[in-house]
Amino acid sequence: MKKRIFTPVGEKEVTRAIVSSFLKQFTEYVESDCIIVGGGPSGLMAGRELAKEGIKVLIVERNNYLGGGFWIGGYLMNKVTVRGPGEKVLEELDIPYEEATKGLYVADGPHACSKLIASCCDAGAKFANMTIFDDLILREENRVAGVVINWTPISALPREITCVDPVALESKLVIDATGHDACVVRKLEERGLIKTRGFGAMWVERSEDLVVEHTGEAHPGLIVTGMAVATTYGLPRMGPTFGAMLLSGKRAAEVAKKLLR
Ligand code: 48H
Repeated sequence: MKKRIFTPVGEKEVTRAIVSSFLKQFTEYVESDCIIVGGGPSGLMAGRELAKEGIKVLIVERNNYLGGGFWIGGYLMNKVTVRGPGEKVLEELDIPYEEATKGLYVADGPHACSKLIASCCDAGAKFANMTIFDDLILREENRVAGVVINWTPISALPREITCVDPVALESKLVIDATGHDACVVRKLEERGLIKTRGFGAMWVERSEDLVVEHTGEAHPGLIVTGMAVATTYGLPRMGPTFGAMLLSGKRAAEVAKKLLR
């Protein structure tokens, strides 16, 4: 008989492997230390910093890919910039970069983004892709205690033909890393528990410091990071530069670590 290249394993084994591996992880992550909603640069950075300390982290991402706006940077040109000291994070993640002008650094979006994703995976964070944040779990005194999620494709189906109830995941903390929409904070606003101000006009030199400084617990059990910070507190936007996203993610992780202690 002709020698085969691949092991003789068939379709049923492939299906079984996928289902049982998914089920094992899903069951394990029905309860975690921290759920991060949004797998863009701030969420991935926060996830990496927490997971590498052995904290149980799940990142919920509505797309099939991770990275958010970090892939393509500004104006669909596949280049991302950071202002100093953001280049220190690029070095930490082993991302090649060039100095464009004093204190401004440029890297390739795909290279930067894939290194950040890999580093977050290597640290031990887990992901629920194609999973959309739908609502929060609130406990005594409206403390955030987890998220309600659904499959992303469900939201694309007409309401008249489907009503698929979501499921819930419990966690000690939730981080809103959903970018401009600040979806998690907005759920609290719908219930009159917080007031968001919407991000302001672009002013990079003011914006980045403010975003990092305002990163923190916006409501008991809920930390806000990245562009969602600008939306929550009415801070100016920064345009296609990502240092504040990376440093805000780091700060969110610091705050989370303190609260978890
Ligand atoms: C599940 C969701 C949901 C939901 C959204 O937009 P992002 O890249 O966010 P940040 O804050 O990490 O980075 C912002 C940066 O990319 C950027 O756009 C900048 C710096 N702009 C400046 C400016 O002036 O405009 O990533 C957010 C992620 C995405 O992957 C979304 O798909 C995901 O969150 N997401 N996931 N459920 N309801 N909403």
